Amino acid sequence: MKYKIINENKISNFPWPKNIENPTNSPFERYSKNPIIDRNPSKNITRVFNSATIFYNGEFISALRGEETNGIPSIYIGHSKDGINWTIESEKVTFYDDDNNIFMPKYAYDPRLVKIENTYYIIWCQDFYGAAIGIAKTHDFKKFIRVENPFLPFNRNAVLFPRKINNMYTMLSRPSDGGHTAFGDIFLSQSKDMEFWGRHKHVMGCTSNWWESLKIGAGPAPIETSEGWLLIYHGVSRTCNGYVYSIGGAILDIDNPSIVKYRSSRFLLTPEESYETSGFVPNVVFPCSSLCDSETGKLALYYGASDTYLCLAFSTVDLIIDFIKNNNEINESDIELGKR
Ligand code: BMA
Repeated sequence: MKYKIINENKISNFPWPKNIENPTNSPFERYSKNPIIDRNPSKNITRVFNSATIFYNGEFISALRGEETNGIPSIYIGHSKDGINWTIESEKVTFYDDDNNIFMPKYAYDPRLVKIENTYYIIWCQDFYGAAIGIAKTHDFKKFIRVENPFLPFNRNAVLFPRKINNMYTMLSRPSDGGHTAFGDIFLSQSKDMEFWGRHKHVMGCTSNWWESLKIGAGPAPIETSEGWLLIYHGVSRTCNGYVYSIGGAILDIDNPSIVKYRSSRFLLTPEESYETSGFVPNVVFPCSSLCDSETGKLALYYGASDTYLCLAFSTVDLIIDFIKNNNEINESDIELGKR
């Protein structure tokens, strides 16, 4: 391995491909049996997409975006022995507040799942008089306690770094509007206690490269490497036929992650396969989590396809970082600390 991966675990029981045959124009190889979750995976759930997986106690656990047959998304827990075949719990996650009262969001979508020290956090988008960030913590994936409204509306695409940075919990998010947001940069916020967030900084914005010229938003939890934090994110282009969501990559400074060290001017993955170009919302690839095997550097990316399916693509940290560096194009606002 060319680059060192820090603080990731060995991911066993997973059907890693022997070699990653990265296709032309991408460091990723799609899983040949995509989608891994098809339409109508269980009673009352019509579609599962933009979802997050983690390795926990010898099995894989997912916080799934389950679109119910009433059209409203909620978070469901999925269990899997191999990270590919999933059993979805029949009831959506019940969230509680600090006083042990049930505290349910009206809707919940695009979950990310991050382990920090001994706690697992789900971070998602929910209604707080408009789209806003939800955070809940769990130790056993049975009881989930919500942090009471950590952010004001409107905000989406929040994800936590997997460890404190300079002794502070650190989050990326994307301020937005209440609709289909035709703008958006990635910002960073910090907190001593996970409840009160501040010291907001600008991380990165849209560029003149058309695939990410409308808005961007963080994807999986950043991965700590010898080059910096590897951030996989989504970038959106506005076409005459609607938005197109692609996947981008950047490397952020380890101690000051509001500074971008490298950023790929070219997408890492864009909608191409039929399950990505056709579905409930065509032309969407939307990454929410990755598994990274510290021993081999192999990486599995879980992404939603066309707001309809859950899919997988494989790569290695070396391939992704080299792709980003070889196509590096950073602008002035990338290299600023982002504090004004
Ligand atoms: C975004 C989010 C995502 C969705 C995407 C494409 O605004 O709502 O959940 O995948 O739009 O429809």
